[in-house]
Amino acid sequence: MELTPPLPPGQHAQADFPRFGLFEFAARIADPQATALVVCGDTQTATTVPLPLPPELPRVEQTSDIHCVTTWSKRGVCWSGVRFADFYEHVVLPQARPLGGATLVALRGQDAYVTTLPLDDLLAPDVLLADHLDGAPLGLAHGAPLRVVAPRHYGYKSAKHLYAIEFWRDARAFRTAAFGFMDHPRARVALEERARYLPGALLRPFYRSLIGLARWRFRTALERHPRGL
Ligand SMILES: Nc1nc2c(c(=O)[nH]1)N[C@H]1C(S)=C(S)[C@@H](COP(=O)(O)O)O[C@H]1N2
Ligand SMILES: [Mo]
Repeated sequence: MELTPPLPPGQHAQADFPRFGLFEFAARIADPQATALVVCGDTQTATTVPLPLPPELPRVEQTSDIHCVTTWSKRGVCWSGVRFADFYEHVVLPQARPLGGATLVALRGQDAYVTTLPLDDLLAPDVLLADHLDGAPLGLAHGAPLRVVAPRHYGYKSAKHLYAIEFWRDARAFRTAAFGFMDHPRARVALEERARYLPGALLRPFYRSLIGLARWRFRTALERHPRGL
């Protein structure tokens, strides 16, 4: 029998895998057929990459847990797609050519969701640009047509409905509008970096209290949408 490692501090396992996020994004349904991903920012060239991702990129399959900052975790989610590191090497470096020091990466969704991670965190081997979940193309609920999967960071770093990847030299040139002070620059789950200034453990009860309403908002918005589930 395989032993399941313990959950990170303050997390509890959830049986289902809800569509989830900040309230204001619940009703902003993306276009699963979007055909372009933009790579831009402090780069030599702004580049448009066709979607689905070019088939010559190496593909991987990965089973990993997703940990939402509000304390729920879904264990053993099976994704497939392209490693961010491979995308960086085969597409970003040769085509967009980021300027020296452009190592703050903004991940932008079609729904105007945006979050950032340091380039080094995104180059970790378990960070994917995923386009499949459980062997099927990603659906609207979980980030069609393409999403980030960064298992060692809270879920809010894993931008869904990915529309642009931006490389910036200066962190001050960029603000994550959605989260303000709640957005930790790295949000590492193992260190409980839930938010920027407050200790993560202190925030658990507050975040936990939001889960029910957020789940309901995200589920009903999708059910009401003509494209549906
Ligand atoms: N574009 C976009 N990406 C997003 C969000 C969002 O609202 N919009 N929510 C984030 C949060 S808070 C979490 S926990 C995960 C949830 O992923 P899921 O809906 O596949 O469960 O997506 C993240 N990525
Ligand atoms: Mo989350």
